[in-house]
Amino acid sequence: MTKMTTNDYIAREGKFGAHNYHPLPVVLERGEGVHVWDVEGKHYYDFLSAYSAVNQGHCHPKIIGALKAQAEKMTLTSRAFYNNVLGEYEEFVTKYFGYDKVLPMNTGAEGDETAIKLVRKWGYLKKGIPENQAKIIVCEGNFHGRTTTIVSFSTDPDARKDFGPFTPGFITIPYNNLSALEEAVADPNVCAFLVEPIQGEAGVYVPEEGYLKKAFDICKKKNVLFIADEVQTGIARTGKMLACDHEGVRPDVLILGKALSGGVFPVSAVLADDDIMLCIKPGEHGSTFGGNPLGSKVAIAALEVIKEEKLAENAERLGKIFRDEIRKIDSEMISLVRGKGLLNAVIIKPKNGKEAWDVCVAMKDNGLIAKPTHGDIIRFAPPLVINEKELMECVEIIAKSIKQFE
Ligand code: IF1
Repeated sequence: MTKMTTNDYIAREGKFGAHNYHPLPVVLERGEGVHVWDVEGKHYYDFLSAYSAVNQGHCHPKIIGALKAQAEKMTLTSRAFYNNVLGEYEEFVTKYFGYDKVLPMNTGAEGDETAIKLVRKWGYLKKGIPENQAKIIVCEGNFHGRTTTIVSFSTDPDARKDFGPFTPGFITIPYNNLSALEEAVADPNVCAFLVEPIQGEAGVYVPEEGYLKKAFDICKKKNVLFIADEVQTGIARTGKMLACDHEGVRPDVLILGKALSGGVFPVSAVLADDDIMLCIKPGEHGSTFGGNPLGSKVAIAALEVIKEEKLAENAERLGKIFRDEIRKIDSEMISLVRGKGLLNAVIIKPKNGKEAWDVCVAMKDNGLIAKPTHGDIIRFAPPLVINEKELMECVEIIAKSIKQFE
């Protein structure tokens, strides 16, 4: 048998897999920290981190150790029975983030769906909203996942077109706009405001300083719950444990996913206090895999790594250096650099017909992988275990790749 090449792997996926993605043409085989290797043995710096899931770095030994140890004992019990690990995780994660209760799920979209059900239930039981009248305020440009309800309130045509009919009960307002929020919360049937502290899919769109705090206060005045979707921004990515921490906001409902397991296993969570969380009663919500002992042990280890290795502090410090260094690159193609911590984006101005995709292909050839979004934006989000020396090497790769088009 002859060895398969990159093109063979790509062709096989194209033949047998649904065509719901357009990946960069690189086939990865192995990862360690910030480093990944493809099937040809070529090395790359990973600047996507599986969309901020592998914040702790690829195959972190402590997290993989926890996975292996638990995998040999028990993987899944379902929630029909108790298991000896779930409670340990629930105590750990609630104390870690400072909430009374956690509701464990698997994917980020499930976390968002859970939060939606939870705040609606609260709206009927506690706020006294008439049956089936509850509304949730969401923002233009949002990304919360791919389920039918979540795409119902997306404003991205690709996410929605021909996937209707849609779930009603959502009010869309512009992001980063407090007067629109003020107007929307006046409706007494509004139970919650669902927001990303930084809009990831929209291209790492950072709101004005003070937006989250003021939005939170506006919600409080009208007894509207503030839900933060920190699936992408949470767990040290933006230079604090949560992006809401930058403004001292404690969300009423907090959604986490991705890096909650270090990208090792799908683990998501909804956190809230008793007054809200206990609105859901036995039989009203759940998941076969949610709260499984394997994911629970993995999540504990993943969260320990964040604190032990001071990854929030590292993201804060290296993020500033990254933005400063990218701004120094002398190229007309770099029109804007924005972000917080190690969640950053560069807006690429096309030159001679070359655009963000071409820059990403050039960076790949030079040993760094990142993904373009919305045609002209490149997201830069390395694992948070990256060090300054590696970061500077990466800045050089980025500079060299962009300059190829001068
Ligand atoms: C894909 C983007 C990132 C999320 C927020 C919930 C979810 C996500 C804030 C759902 C997921 C993903 C999924 C990924 C692309 C991606 C993404 F480009 F769309 F914006 F990360 F940057 N809330 N984000 O960002 O979590 O159900 O996927 O676990 O391929 O769709 P999930």
